[in-house]
Amino acid sequence: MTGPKSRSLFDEAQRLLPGGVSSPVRAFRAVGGAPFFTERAAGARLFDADGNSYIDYVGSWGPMILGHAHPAVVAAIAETAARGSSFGTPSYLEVELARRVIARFPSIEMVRFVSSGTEATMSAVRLARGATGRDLIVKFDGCYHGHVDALLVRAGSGPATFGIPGTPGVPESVTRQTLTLPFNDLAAARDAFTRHEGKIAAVIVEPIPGNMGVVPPGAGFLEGLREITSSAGALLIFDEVISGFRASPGGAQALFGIRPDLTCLGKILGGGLPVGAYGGRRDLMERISPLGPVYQAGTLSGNPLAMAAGIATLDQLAKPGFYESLDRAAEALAAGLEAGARAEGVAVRVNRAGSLLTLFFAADPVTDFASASRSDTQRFARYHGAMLERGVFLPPSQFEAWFVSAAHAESEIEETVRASREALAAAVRS
Ligand code: KE4
Repeated sequence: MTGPKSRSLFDEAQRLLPGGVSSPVRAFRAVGGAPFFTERAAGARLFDADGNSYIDYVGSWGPMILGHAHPAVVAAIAETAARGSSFGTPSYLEVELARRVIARFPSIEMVRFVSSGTEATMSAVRLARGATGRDLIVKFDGCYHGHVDALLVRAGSGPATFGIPGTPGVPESVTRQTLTLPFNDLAAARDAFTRHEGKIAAVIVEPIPGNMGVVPPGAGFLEGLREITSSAGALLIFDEVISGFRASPGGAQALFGIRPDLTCLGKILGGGLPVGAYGGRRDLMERISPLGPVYQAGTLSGNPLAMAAGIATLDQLAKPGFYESLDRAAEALAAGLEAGARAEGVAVRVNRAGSLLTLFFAADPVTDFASASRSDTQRFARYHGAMLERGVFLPPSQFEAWFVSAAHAESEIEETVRASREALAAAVRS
């Protein structure tokens, strides 16, 4: 139950902002109740307007891999801000961050900074269409790539049929250019390329989906997409807005040894400030304005504060042992959650990929959006509320990833595991 200050803030916010929030998922619609209003954050915790603190597994939906208010990031932002917040001209900071991105992602020979993951995927799709002269785009059920018209598409009546608008405001004429296929279904991808030979510009995929909950790619799936797109003259776009700098220093593509044609980045890249990026093969990126004819622009693209926060963040991630320690913490959390569910006799599936994980209220394996959708979302809603009461903040939807940060020490993991078993017993088992 949120405290009185959060409740009064939410009352006012609902009069001023649609749903009282700046992004829909924050409104707790999928789990019920009202969101708390955060006053400050530090390390693994959020502190709300009523003085409550929560161990945070949302991490601003991915960016806060170091934990909140990391001293190096705070200092970088403060020092840069003292020299100005936006120049409207190139600055050395863009070169510094670009250098770090390209060093980590061999598939990225050139990169363009934007201000959100949505801008990154929107621009990558435009570039793919411009470079290939083709219009069709393939995406996968359950993968989310930001609120791009062409990608706000629900699966049509069957695999390899054209998508239908996922929201009012997106014209049929746009979604008719997008095919939505089941994730991890390589046969459906082959079939789509056969049916629409020579017409598909690109496949865009989250190499490790986090937006249906975490669903790791099946063996050979990503490799298969690489082979199919290469032989069909289509581009492979990896949307690594979540997995970039998270799954490994070089994202999922480094983990799986796959070289996409274009990559979209965001979240961690900005260390909590608004940043996105897209990049890839030089021959493709040289088609981007002002060098080439494919137009894309942004007033605050390459913003110095955001660049400085990103540089400071990536430099911390480069420290020896960072990822090993992060993955150990996530492994301990996953094991503890599973053990607690077993002890309480509650059927759950915990999918984990490195420091990303999701606890599904499902008895069977979750390998795509259809199986994820069979999860018991009512049980998840009760569990979410019971965890919040015990000082643990989970993403307010069954279909989101939990993010472990370097600030989640053993004590936080143990506290979470304890709270989870209690929450299952108190609010779910019945
Ligand atoms: P933004 O435009 O929200 O910065 O990024 C869009 C985006 C693109 N690609 C992937 C794989 C993403 O996960 C996202 C955004 N993720 C959601 C959470 N699932 C952001 C949270 C929100 O929408 O408020």
